[in-house]
Amino acid sequence: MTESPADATSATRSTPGTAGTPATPGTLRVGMVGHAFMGAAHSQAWRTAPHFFDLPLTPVMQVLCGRDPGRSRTAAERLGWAETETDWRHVVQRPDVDLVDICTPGDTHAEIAIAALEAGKHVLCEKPLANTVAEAEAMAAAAERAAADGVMAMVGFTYRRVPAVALARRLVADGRLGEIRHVRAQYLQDWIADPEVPLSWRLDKEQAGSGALGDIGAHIVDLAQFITGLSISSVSGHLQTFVHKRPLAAEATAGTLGGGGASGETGTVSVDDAAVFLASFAGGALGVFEATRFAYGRKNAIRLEINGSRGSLAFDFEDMNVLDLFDATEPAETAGFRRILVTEPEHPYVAAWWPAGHGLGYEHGFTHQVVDLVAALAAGEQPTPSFADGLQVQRVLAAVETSSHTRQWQEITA
Ligand code: SOE
Repeated sequence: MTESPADATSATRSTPGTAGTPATPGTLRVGMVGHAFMGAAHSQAWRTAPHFFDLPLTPVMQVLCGRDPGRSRTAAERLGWAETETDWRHVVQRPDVDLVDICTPGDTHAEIAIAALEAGKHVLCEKPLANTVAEAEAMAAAAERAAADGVMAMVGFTYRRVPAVALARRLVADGRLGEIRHVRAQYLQDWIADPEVPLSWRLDKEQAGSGALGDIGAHIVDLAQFITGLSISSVSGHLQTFVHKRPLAAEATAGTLGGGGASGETGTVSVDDAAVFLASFAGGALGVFEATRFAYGRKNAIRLEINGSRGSLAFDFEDMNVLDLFDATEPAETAGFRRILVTEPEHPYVAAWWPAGHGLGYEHGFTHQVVDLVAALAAGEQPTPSFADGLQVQRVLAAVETSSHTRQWQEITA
């Protein structure tokens, strides 16, 4: 069903799939599916990017899709979308949509992304790419076919676009750390450390595919490979569920991160609460990874420390405008970790924002994602990370899960 927020008061509505007007040259008309936490973050990025960056295409926030018509209209008004749909199948067929932005739980990524690509729409899909390697392989294959016709797909690992992370990659690529020896990566949250926090979709294997492993472990797998430029070749891991039963969320808050109020009944947690794994990288570097939602006191602590033959770097998202660098070539008398405040105009993305020292936040990674995606589409280039990159991360996640069952090291095979 197609309705614009303005139509909410009227009975009239345009016929699904025929809404909208011919494209204005130089625009990128977006249809977004899902409007919870990620939908809000993506909407902010589509709204803000053209006001701070000179984009070669101007995003048009054409249509927001959600299952509930009333909630979708309210979200569209709040987030800045022109119209609403309640069936994603209409969004992927609309002639006034050029790109489909998928902000839904992982169990819907494959069907929406493949349908959109086959309908000739570019796709931005939230992470992790899919809930299984088989789904991710089908998505990557559909993206490869579509790319031959200039239709592009990207997976949303937004932390790559935090200026300090982009700087870290630049320093490693410039050889400032030399040969990479160690990667220490943690993603620590505590939003379900309280056993009374109700079930939500992120705790249901059917919808989420896995728990901490895929939801937040995917980020540190991507970040470790992005910064070092090295691929993980084998893993040995363990998944653990600490709390097996949780209260069922009251209907109204069932989709939110923490689940909100409880309904009085309980349900089964079917995913991992924490994932820990060792990794071996191509080239011989060693990795130690930890993803948990039970680290009381840590809210969104993405911590990376990388040690090389010429130095080290360290990053903590909870202090996201800082990158610590140790240059081992410095004389011992003055050597030490140097705190780089990554807010200079010379730093990635920063020139578009505020003067030195004012800093950026969580939402800026999403805005930078839109900036890079739009630039790639306008240039007819493959945006990164691609679905193939997302598939590789999915293979690492699946290998960790297999290793947890077999208690053996698991190779990552293409
Ligand atoms: C919940 O763990 C979550 O919202 C993740 O799903 C996001 O990817 C991450 O950016 C913040 O935490």
